[in-house]
Amino acid sequence: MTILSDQLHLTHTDLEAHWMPFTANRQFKAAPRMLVKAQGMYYTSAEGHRILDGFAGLWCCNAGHCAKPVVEAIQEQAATMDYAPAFQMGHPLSFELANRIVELAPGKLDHVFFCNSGSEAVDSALKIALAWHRAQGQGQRTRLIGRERAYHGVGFGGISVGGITPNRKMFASAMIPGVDHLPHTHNLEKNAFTRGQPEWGAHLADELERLVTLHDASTIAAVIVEPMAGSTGVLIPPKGYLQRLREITKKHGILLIFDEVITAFGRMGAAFAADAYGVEPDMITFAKGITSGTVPMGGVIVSSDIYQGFMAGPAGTIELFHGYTYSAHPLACAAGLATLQFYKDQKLFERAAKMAKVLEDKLHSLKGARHVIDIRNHGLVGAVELAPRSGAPGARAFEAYLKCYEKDVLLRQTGDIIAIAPALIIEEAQIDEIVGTLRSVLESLD
Ligand code: PXG
Repeated sequence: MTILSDQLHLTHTDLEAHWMPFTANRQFKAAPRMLVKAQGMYYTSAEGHRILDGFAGLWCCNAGHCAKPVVEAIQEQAATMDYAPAFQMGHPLSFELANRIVELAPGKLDHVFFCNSGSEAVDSALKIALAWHRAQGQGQRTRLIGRERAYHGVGFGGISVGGITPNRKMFASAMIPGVDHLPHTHNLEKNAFTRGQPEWGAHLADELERLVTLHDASTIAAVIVEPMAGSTGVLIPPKGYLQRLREITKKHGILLIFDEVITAFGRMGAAFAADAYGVEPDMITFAKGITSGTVPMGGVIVSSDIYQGFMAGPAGTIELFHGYTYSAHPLACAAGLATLQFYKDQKLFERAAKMAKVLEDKLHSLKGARHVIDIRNHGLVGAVELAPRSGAPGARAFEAYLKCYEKDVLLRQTGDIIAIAPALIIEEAQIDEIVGTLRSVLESLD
């Protein structure tokens, strides 16, 4: 039996054991959407449909699916050395990959700590921030500042600095203490249908001054933001906003962390959003695009000041009591090295910058289409916001998502927003197909 027919014969009972993440399990298991193959810009569904992937998996397969050099590197590494102990032992690929990442990273960001996901990257960065201040003799700096409508993964640190109500309320009293939040920057009255960065909103960064006045800078360790907030519906930073956050954090000795789990490795038409927006943070978290989604990997890039801050004391002491069994796993490192080489050989970051303009023009042609109340974009990311159905927030966009899938186009829904973030290899005709499908689906929706 082929894999394809195996999948088709899975019954409702066969689906029961797997508790799926961030999924309506009962709804899904009653009408499953199964993918069984992937190549380039396309998935193949269990029913044999060729599905255009408008979301790079989940913001991660930036090189397109199953890029040959990446697949081969993983296969070769799996047969050469499956695993090497991550603590007190090394293997060459992790050092090589760290060097390649540092070459790409902006300014003083020149050391890499590896982990396995975006959530782990965020928790690692927050812990590094606290430990660094402590090493500086400022152990009272423990407060962390996040932002409303932020997604920083699902660790306790990540949900605490995050700003997504459902992700927080289930675990309310278990949040880490001493966290505050900046306001989000999304404002349809001021910024609807903006192409690229909105003009209005830089002043919202000044809210950080208010929080500093309230808590005192001497209690604050770090501010963490997504330079472009992806998960809660593509919230593009207003012009000057990130610059202002940088100025205020620097003035008060507060570390600035950019969570670039989505934005790193070409998504914004540059290696990092830090480059695209011209702002250098003290740390960058990454995951997803580092291996183009092929093998789980995440990490934190830190400035030399931070790394050197830990390199005091006797050389035989462990400097940071933190790490994972699979930090810098050999398969992930092999995948990461091949992926970065693929991005370079195919000039994919430059390509993303070029195709960003095409996506912008085509996406904004949906202005005036039924239900559309905003269209926004930056880099190879776009969002179409729909008017919510009264009494059923998110229902219209979820239906749009399902109907697009029925028409063989995979996008992503969050709230009343449809998000688009294709692999960096996308062709103009495929952007046309995505936009055309979305247009016809919107016309058909109540
Ligand atoms: N930080 C950011 C900014 C993210 O976007 C994470 C951390 C967590 O990464 P892991 O690897 O632990 O999942 C993310 C993840 C969506 C979507 O549909 C977004 C993410 C994951 C799944 C779906 O927007 N972002």
